[in-house]
Amino acid sequence: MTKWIAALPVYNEEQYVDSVLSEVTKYADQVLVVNDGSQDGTAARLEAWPQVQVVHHQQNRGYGAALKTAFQFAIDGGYEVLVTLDCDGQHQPRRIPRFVSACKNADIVSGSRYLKQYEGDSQPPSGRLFINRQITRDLNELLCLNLTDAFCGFKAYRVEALKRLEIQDEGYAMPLELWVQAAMHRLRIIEVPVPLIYLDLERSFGGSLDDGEQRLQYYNRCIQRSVTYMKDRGFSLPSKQPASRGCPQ
Ligand SMILES: Nc1nc2c(ncn2[C@@H]2O[C@H](COP(=O)(O)OP(=O)(O)O)[C@@H](O)[C@H]2O)c(=O)[nH]1
Ligand SMILES: [Mg+2]
Repeated sequence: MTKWIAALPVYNEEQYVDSVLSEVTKYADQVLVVNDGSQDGTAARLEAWPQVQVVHHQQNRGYGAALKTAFQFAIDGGYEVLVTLDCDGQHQPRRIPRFVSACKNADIVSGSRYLKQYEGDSQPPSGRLFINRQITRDLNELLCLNLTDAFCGFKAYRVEALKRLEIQDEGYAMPLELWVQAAMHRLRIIEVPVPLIYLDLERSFGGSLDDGEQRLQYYNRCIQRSVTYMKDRGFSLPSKQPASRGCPQ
């Protein structure tokens, strides 16, 4: 029996936390919420969920920081598999078992909103779609990956593989650093399709990241810094096969 836990990074989600947890607790016996310094009523609502383990960040530290806390919690807790999903209604908890079982054959199982079209899929904000496509293409080129969605927060990880990662970025670029380190550690990566759900098109990244150009530059800086960080530690980029046969299949 695999020992696994589902973890949710949460920042100001008083609107969604109860409905999401009532679903998650149907599919996961072990649940962790990382409350990333919420300033709304999220913390008070979490008190109504005694069966859910909660770690509070005193200050808001960022999406990446919340996931790093979840990674360490899974490692310290001796879990074999960690599932992560967002707490804003964009991820369907009933798909959690699918991620856990897919983790039998992979180190990282990543949801993709662009692998399969589902009835009722939302239309993603054009700026986000453009940047997702651009960065996903660049990562596949750089790392010899076959990703279709580089940014989906719905993932499962084999905790043994997580122990090899040294994530630095505490913000929204964290998933990109993860792909660089995963590829340079030659981790086994698979994608599973998930619906594309946007409930709140007004949601912002906050500050300068709401500007697409600035967000793209932040993402590219993070990717370059991560490659340099790994090369300095003796890791190499997956090499393309000679005679432009592209990446090893
Ligand atoms: N916006 C934001 N979300 C955070 C932060 N820390 C944790 N989260 C949580 O991370 C998840 C993803 O955030 P979200 O803004 O929806 O990202 P997006 O769906 O990629 O735009 C949600 O469950 C948030 O509550 C943070 O500092 N800012
Ligand atoms: Mg979201």
